[in-house]
Amino acid sequence: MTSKLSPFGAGAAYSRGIAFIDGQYVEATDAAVYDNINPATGEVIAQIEVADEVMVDRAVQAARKAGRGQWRLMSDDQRAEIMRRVAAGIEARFDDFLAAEMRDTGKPVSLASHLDIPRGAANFRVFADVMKHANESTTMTTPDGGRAINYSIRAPLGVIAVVCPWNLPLLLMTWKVAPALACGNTVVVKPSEETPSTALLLGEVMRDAGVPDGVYNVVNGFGGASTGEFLTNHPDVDGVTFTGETGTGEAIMRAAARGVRPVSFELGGKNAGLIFADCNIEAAIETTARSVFANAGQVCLQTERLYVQRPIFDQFVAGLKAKAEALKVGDPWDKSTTLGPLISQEHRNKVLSYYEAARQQGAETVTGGGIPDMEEALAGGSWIQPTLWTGLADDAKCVTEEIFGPCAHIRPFDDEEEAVALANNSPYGLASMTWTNDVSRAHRVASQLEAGTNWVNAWFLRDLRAPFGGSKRSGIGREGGTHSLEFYTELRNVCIKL
Ligand code: NAD
Ligand code: 6OD
Repeated sequence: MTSKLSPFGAGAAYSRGIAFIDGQYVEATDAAVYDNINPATGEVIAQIEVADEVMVDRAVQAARKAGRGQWRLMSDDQRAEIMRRVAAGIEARFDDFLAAEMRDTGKPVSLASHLDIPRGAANFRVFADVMKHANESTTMTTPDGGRAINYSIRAPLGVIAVVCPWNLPLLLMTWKVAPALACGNTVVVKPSEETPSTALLLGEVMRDAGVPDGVYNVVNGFGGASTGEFLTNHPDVDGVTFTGETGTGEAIMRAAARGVRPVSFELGGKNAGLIFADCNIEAAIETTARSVFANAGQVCLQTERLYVQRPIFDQFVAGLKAKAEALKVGDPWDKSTTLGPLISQEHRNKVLSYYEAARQQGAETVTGGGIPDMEEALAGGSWIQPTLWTGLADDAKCVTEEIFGPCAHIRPFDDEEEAVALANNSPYGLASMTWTNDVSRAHRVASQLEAGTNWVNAWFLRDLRAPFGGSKRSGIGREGGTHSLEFYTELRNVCIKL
């Protein structure tokens, strides 16, 4: 049943995705399998084994055992050193990670080589020393005329389930795994069924870096009534960190309620961009094109609602249309390609249903709205046109619901108060983007926006020490730098009577 062999073979190519448990790739004799598809071509890349309840239990028990051992007991410095070796290991196998991520997602090399893979390594470097910044207080108390000393310690939470989405697979998985491990926890990762490869490949890097067996485990499979549910329901999981849709977050929260386990959630968004007439309009158009179309719009921070002050509305719409039409759709390995496919045919059908809803609800399609003609080799991929609309009502589907595609609706506004009210008119609150050259307005507006991250004259500009997370239905908790200690450790008090 157990194989010490890596499924990756030469380079990053592999034909069967199997679990990584207790430091080994583990094959089941009778597992159900599904096809992993390259969304750029529609070709089957590999067959992935679905971990059943027995396999999930095996992974959790391996994590539990490892959590009682060496990993928890070693010094913060020793753990940090191993984490830095993991970062170096990702960089040493950069091309393998790149190929694996690109095959799973179809994303262009121009994006994956600058964002996804470098951030995979950076996450381990940034969090390596996080425990050294945990400065807890010590206090003296004088009860009943005697004296006592109180101090606090941060203990690892235990076994953490890390449930991941498909849009930035390595980046978002390591964003959770790195702080979890730095704090002395052990993890069982459930990658998205669409994108299992980089999480599996990371198992080899962990092993080579000296991460003890059982500290990092990976199980593959689906969500509800499958691997994801088995994992989040498992009574020996001590906490769940999850990135994905708000509805899935609700299901996981119900599972975590059994045993009162803590959760950290990064969920969906319907982010607003506010473009004031006093901004640098060229820069605003340039960055907004990224905020709408990067990763084919499959970024939770993407701005699907754009509000533009009336004097510059027509100029802005024309400028963004030109940017959309200049995007290069095509072979992900071509360095000049700027727009990849959507993750799957199923997701394309969902996004196309929004394109249709926009037409039916009276939108004016500024550009796009359909499927592009592709060369024969890419014809089986889930390609879609970048799309912009104007003219929809504030309660239209495409203005209120998260679409997760390369599209946005643009609406004019007249003054600051109206702009803030429009931006806040959403049950979500993940991120916002404001463009203005008026410093007072920048602070005033940013302080009123109901979102976890508020960029001014920028988008997706990340400092990994900053608190990151969503307001309203976009999440629970904040991670990043020392904020991550709040979830990945438990603060305990020790009181000693002197
Ligand atoms: P998803 O919620 O469909 O799936 C995410 C993961 O949850 C997958 O691994 C899936 O198998 C698993 N899952 C599904 N149902 C489950 C259940 N009942 N129990 C346990 N696990 C279950 O999300 P997705 O489609 O992979 O990703 C896109 C969504 O993620 C979008 O809504 C996007 O906004 C959101 N997202 C948010 C952030 C953020 O930082 N806030 C980042 C990336 C993506
Ligand atoms: O940059 C990050 O740390 C982060 N969590 C980004 C989320 C992107 C969503 O798709």
